[in-house]
Amino acid sequence: TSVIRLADYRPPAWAVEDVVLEFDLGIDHTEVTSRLTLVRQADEPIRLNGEGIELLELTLDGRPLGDGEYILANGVLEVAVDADRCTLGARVAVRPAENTAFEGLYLSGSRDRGFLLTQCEAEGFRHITYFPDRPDVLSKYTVTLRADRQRFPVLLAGGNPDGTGDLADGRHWARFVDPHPKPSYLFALVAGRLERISHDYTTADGRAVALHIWAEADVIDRCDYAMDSLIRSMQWDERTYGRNYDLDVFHVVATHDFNMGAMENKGLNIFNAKYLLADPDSSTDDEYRHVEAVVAHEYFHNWSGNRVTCRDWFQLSLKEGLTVFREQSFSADMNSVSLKRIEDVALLRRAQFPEDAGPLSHPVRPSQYSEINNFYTATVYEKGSELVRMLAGHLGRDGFRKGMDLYFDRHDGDAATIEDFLKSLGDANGTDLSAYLAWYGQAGTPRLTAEARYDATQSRYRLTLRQRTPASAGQTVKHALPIPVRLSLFDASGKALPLRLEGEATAGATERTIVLDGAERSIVFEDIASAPVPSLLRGFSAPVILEFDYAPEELGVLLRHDPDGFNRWEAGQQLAGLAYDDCRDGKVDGAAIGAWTRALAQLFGDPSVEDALLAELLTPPGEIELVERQPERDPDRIRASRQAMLRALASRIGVPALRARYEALRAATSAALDATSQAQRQLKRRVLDLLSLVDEAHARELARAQYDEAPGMTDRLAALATLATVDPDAATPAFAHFRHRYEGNALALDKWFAVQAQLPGETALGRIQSLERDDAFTLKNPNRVQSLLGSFARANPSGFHRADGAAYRWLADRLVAIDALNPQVAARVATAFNGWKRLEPVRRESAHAVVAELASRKDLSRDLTDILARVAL
Ligand code: DPP
Ligand code: ZN
Repeated sequence: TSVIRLADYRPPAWAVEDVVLEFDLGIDHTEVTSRLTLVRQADEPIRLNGEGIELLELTLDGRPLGDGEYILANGVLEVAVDADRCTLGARVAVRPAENTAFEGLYLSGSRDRGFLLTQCEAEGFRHITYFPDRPDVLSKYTVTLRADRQRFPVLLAGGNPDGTGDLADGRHWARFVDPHPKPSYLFALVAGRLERISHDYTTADGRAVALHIWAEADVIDRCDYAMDSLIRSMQWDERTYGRNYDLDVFHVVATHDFNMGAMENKGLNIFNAKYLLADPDSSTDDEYRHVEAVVAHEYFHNWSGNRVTCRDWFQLSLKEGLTVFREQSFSADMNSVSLKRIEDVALLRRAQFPEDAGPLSHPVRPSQYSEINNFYTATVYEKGSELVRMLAGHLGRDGFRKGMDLYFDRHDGDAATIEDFLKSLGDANGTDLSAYLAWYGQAGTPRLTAEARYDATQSRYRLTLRQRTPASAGQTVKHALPIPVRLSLFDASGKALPLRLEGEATAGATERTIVLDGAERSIVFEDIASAPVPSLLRGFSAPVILEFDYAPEELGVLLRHDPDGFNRWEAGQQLAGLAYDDCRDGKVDGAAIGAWTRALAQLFGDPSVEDALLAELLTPPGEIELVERQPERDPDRIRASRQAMLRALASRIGVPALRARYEALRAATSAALDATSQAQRQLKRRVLDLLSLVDEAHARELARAQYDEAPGMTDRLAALATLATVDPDAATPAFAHFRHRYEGNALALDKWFAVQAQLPGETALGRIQSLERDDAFTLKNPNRVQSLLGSFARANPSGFHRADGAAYRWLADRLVAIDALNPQVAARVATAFNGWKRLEPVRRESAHAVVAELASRKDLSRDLTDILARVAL
């Protein structure tokens, strides 16, 4: 497979000024007529991409071209032209119903009831027609759709509506004009039987916009929360960034058949139903938050991604990291700043840190790829957002806003680069941010070590910060990065100390940000009366792994007193990590497990601790994060140690206190969606889980009752999971009931599959194999594959990493089958093999055999081959 390199970038040889597209839509056969106005930029032939499409006719300035007048090879159509400007016309045929890869134009749902839609990012447009399918070719689009009126009553494309009408034979047409030049990956159309909900919105700058959310009839009543979220997002972007929407209509469409979460096509966002539909009976609280966040994310792309797009796909994080950052800030404003930060950092640690520590590690801006679809990763998205957060922190709120204004202003209508972004932010603030560019090019998670020395005679406290980034896949030489370290010092009673650095005249604030921009830096604090407890990297001010040799009591001080909600939680996580070390290999013994359980038991009884924070504090790092603490990984032992530590916590809190808390929360049960009710549900779940470790029989009864009484999905699903963990047999009737109750509700059934896929232990594989035989299971639907195979392989370490390797062999088999249908989905599931090298020897051996065998096959897609080749190395 060929490798594409950032260093080889060259601007397009031909610009496409405008594009006129006409579609004669049909499920089996769709004809696409295109007319491109091309303008020469360099002395080269016209080269257009096209894959899996049948060329019926090609014209140059209206004249049909014969066979000898163009070259069509390896997905590229080449036409040599003398003029500097020309019109190239093409007529092609595509086959939507046969498109199981869901890239380009495809059918969602069944032949008789489903609808047609497109997905073009990153390189799907070339499956629709011949085009220079790269993000730096921006054009004005005029799109006409024609189809049978009965079968396709709704016809949508991006841009403003520009007329509709009837045709002969029961057909009709609709035209759309998009005045904003856009790259081909933002093109979209939808055609079929869809219902809608609508809202009339007026932007801050006075534009009337019709908002429409479209879905199939059976789910249209689950779109209201998405509409509310959309309105809140639009208002927030006006308020926070001064960004207004720029077309007369904004469409959002839900589909059950989608490879990604959602897609920001200009004026016509398309969503995986999972991130658009929400109702209390079938959605959990987490899912409500995801809907709000993803609706916001796609909407925010209208500026960060669409109005200013990416020059090439290496710059993907320019739009994704930035938009994740915007989305996270929005969610924090809508909900809770510290809880949002906890959620985001936990995700970074669970998804991005392992990625960055394994063979798939890559910089936020990769320097090469062979399949761009495999770079829609936690690194590009989540780490990318952390980089923007550091820049925003560096500039401060107003400075960052000024920088963003300049960026949007300078690059509106452009395909930009990361350098452009840093330059705009810097120029607007009279500063140079180019040192941060190194973060974009260097893979791996930096280790930040801090060392403290307290000098009682001089009342001085010296803190030495050092950084080191371990070698990562294909990148052995590492440089020092600018690492902003926000910090405070506390005395033993938990009071924050005013900070005066050596050489300063007076003490200032109790919080400072120190930037470590070389390998090492020491700072000295004066007038420190007794050895302080440092609160470092507050708010997680840089995406690094902090190593500081805290004594358990010191973490206890932070856990009780740190006013930074994030660092308070973080102290608990650090302490939990030490407590975990005390619980390894079957013993439960040590200062840390004592300190951790004591501190949490105290917080448990403290009415001033809010339910939501308490629920977070009662959740130690998960099995996947704890792997980082072991040199060699044995998932069964990791799980056993973690369970032992939770059992110690539960006994410390005590059965009476757990029961009493559960009953109080149970009495408050409702389906309400306000933050207080959500926090109560979350805490109730934690309490029940803890209770199940020390009072199994009673917990089983409570879980059964909770399942029966649950007013909504959050309580129902939590009860099911607890019941199944405590007593799988007792859970069987409840699973059967759930299965029957939600027959036909795809998103609820996904959760039914996912909960069972995550039940730990040796019996997991057998369970998965019988679930595969359920009528509702299919390899053709990406959500279903993720809910069963993805949940098992990625979120069930003890089940997937069986010592006998049976689950590896089973997954390899399925990957081949999925790959034949949908390469993107196969590649994503295959990333579950990412950590095989760090397994203990027996498991490592069997994983290696499976990965090597798969990687040697020649009949797999480029997507899957690329992942396997890198994982196998
Ligand atoms: N649809 C994906 C996202 O919004 C890719 N652009 O992140
Ligand atoms: Zn995005």
